[in-house]
Amino acid sequence: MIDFYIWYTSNARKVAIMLEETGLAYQTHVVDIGRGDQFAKDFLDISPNNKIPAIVDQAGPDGEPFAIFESGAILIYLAEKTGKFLPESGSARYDVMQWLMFQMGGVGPMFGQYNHFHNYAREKLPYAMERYAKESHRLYRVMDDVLAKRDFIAGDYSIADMALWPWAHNFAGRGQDPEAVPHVKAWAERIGERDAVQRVMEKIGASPRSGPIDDEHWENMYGATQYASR
Ligand SMILES: N[C@@H](CCC(=O)N[C@@H](CS)C(=O)NCC(=O)O)C(=O)O
Repeated sequence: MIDFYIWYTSNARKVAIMLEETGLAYQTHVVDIGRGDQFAKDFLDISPNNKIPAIVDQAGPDGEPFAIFESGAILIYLAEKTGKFLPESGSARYDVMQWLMFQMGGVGPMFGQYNHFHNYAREKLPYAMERYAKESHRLYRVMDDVLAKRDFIAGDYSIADMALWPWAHNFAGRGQDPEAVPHVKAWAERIGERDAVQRVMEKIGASPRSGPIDDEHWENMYGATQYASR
């Protein structure tokens, strides 16, 4: 059994897709990051960077419970545990790895900053808003060039697609026109049709709290609570 710690965000959906695709048994624990659950000691013992997603595999590598955080690391761990969605060796393995790192080091942080400065920042900062919009569009174009030649980002459907899809399929949320990146659009539709992906979107595709974040949520994420020493 895998204990899976989530909030209703793209980073959690990456791991949820892998869990659904592989059929591993898991139970979900909701960590309400707007209410400060991520700072509870029990959660920090699992995820010291106070972020979801995280998992505890009750049947870890030595038969012992094993905790791991960072969605990219979790995806690699689950791929190696199941032997699925990551080639075992050779150039195909590094192809998946490079696109997974592209998501973790590029798409995740840049789209995340786009989201922050467009939706959450309490000051409108035109330079930051424009920089992350342009950088997001540039990253979409990089994907579009590759997906013009391949159905999936690293050849076969892999953990790299699972990492990219939850962030990239929501064109409007990133201020992007899908018609400007038609190969990404077709890829997003192709993946969105998968049963596992549809199950994830039914379960954690929408947040129970929508609309502008309230003061408590803002304080936990971007205010004094986030930066308190623990
Ligand atoms: N690089 C991390 C990013 C995780 C992340 O940013 N998680 C957010 C939600 S999507 C979070 O838990 N934030 C809570 C906080 O910063 O206090 C990963 O990919 O797992």
